[in-house]
Amino acid sequence: EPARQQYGVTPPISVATPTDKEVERNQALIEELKKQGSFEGAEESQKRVMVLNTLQNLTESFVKKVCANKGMPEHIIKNSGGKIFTYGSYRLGVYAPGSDIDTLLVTPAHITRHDFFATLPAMLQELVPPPEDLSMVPDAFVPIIKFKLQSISIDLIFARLANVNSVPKDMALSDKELLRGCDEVNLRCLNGTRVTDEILTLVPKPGVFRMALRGIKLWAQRRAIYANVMGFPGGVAWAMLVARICQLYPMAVSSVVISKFFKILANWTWPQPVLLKGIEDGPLSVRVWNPKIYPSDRGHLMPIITPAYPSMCATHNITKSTKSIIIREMKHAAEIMDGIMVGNLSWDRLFERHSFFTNGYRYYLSVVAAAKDKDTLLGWSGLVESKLRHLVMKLEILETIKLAHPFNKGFDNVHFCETEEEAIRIANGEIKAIDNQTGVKTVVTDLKAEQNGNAERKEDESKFKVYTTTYYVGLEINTGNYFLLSQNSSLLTHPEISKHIDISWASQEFFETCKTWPSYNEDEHSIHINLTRNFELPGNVFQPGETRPVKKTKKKI
Ligand code: 3AT
Ligand code: MN
Ligand code: MN
Repeated sequence: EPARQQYGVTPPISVATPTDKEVERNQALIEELKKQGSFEGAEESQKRVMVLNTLQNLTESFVKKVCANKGMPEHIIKNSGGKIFTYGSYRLGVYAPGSDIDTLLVTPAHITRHDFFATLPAMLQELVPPPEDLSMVPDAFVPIIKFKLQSISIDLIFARLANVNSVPKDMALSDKELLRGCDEVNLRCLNGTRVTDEILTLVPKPGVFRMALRGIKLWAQRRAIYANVMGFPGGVAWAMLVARICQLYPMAVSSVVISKFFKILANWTWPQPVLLKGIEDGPLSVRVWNPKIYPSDRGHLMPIITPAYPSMCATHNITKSTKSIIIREMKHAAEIMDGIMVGNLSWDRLFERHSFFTNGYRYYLSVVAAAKDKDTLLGWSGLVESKLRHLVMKLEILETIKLAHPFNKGFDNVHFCETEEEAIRIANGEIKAIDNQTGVKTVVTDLKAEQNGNAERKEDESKFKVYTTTYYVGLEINTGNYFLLSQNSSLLTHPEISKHIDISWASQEFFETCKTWPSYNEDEHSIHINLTRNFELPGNVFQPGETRPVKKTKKKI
């Protein structure tokens, strides 16, 4: 009975049951989420269950096969087991059509990560039908095998339980003693499932939590504030925030949870952490989030702490600027929610698209990563993306910059050039090759979709190609209306630029940070930053129906 039990670190704010009006608003929320395509059809969801079943069977055969190859005795081969767990949106029950399934394959101690990468891919290939677009990254921070099974994307990771000789099908990962002897990579791989499993046990009504989280995810995506790498909360952090509100209103319906969510969190006394339970000690000598001990933890601006041991901050990437953007969005949403709850506004108002490009800033920095081919660019632009918040933090230090607002995703282009010289000039930002205004044919593309086999592949049309990914940072200027970007001297010719806001230091530091990448090679990887005024933004950042800002002309009398 949710009303009697305390969920979380404080007593509930209210144990009131919902009013008829709140229930009605909740029905309207579900209708709107359906309309917005949040839910997958029953048939598709059934296919996910079958695919997971296939992976479970494959896991058991994989463990048996490796044991047999190692010449282990029959009883070990028989009893080793092996189990598939899930994490991410599928585990939380908030997946949309097209979501991947994040899966974790857990084995006993005598199976190694090397066995996983050496043996499993070939076994996957023997499935009928076989997987598509199989790729693996064994040396990633979280080593992974990615593929599609019956058109469902699978992210498959691996963990070996160092102190266990059998992983039966009914095993849970909640016991922290299971972590004994695990190295850091295994701990990281186990973490996703342990955190999502625990979140679900810490909310009073999982169904209410899920529907509210669907609403919050849709809102955060539409407002472009859903992106862990860019300094915004990611899926796990948003889930924990919703879970905390569910704990405070254990009897509420999802519409009420969403409305309280914005009110409470817009006024939260950061950096007081959001916790779903007390932080636990544990059996390992690993770091647990503790601002009293660790100065870096003290630096977290909006700490949201994972419940499973070893607790970590899921929002260490948040910066001064992104924090103020998140709070601004929450305040705005709180006002809309007031209108929705009294019945003056409909839910679609909450899910309105952001206006970052259409009505956002006068000045943007375009951070452009460039390379000669798309595979090279995929690695390079991923690295640049992961460092972008370092640029934002450097910009924040400048007195003249009030806010540096990173957009939550990059935009890909491929430029077809006649000469190598032209290609080099594009890569270095000497030609602003946007919207085909320069004689260079530029085509909008989507590298990740292409890599995943989701997009048609662009045919070679010319000898010299440049692939670029552009990230945008909107700038709010503190004093005066003028500023200077001195990184690229061609910009000095802008007539409006006279007073100095010198971002050369911030850009140089950022370039240096990016170039410390072990795979960095100056012949293959380029990066530059351009100043882009709002009316110069390229067409590919706008959605159909959106209008580009126009240049303000001085009125003639
Ligand atoms: P979708 O429904 O799949 O869009 P999701 O929340 O499942 O939403 P992901 O599949 O991208 O999102 O990620 C699932 C989890 O995997 C979230 C996080 O714990 C982990 N994860 C994803 N990307 C990274 C990353 N780059 N580094 C570390 N952990 C990651
Ligand atoms: Mn996922
Ligand atoms: Mn994933």
